[in-house]
Amino acid sequence: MGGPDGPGQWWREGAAMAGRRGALIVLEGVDRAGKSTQSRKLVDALCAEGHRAELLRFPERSTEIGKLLSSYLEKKSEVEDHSVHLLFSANRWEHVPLMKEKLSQGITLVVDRYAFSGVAFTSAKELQLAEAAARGEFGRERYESGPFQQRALQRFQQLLADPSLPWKTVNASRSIEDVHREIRALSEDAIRAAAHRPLGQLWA
Ligand code: 2DT
Ligand code: MG
Repeated sequence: MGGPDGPGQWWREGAAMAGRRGALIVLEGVDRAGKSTQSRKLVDALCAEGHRAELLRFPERSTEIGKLLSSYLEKKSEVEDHSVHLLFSANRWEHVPLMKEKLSQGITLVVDRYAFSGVAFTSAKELQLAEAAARGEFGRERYESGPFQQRALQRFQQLLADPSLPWKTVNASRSIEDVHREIRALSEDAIRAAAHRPLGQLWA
């Protein structure tokens, strides 16, 4: 018995259906909140506990689109605001097939920034025009100023207020280990909850 690929094919399909999918765990927040440190620690801890977990970050600067974004962020090039917003979005979409594949294989993805950074940073930008001229922050990446980050934080808080989004707020002004413990516990809950729930969409 078996299809064109032989009995192995049936077994793999059976195993995939019986298997648990991975969770999509996104860490969002302003610059220097500790997202990158916490994402790495979370992946290490989940793997040590026997989960399959991998780290992703956006913008993912290694692709062609990512290189355009990196150059823009480093202020080596100028890109029109709407266009750059769409490049950030395209940079996520180009990874979606791979992300879906990994999630369906049971791999949990820990993501350092995702679409919420896209909303928060672009909308924070709309407010900055007058002040931008007065600032002289050379040698730093675009958006890395206190007032800009403050506006991005306000936008994140507005997004958090939407009860249909499953966000958990973590107070990042504690020790790395304390923050890590809380994020790990929340992530374990998320992994359990996701296991038998079909993959949904962010803003469906
Ligand atoms: P990192 O310092 O984390 O590499 O981020 N950004 C990010 C946007 O403006 N839109 C987006 O969609 C994303 C994902 C936030 C570099 C900067 O890129 C901003 C900070
Ligand atoms: Mg940065």
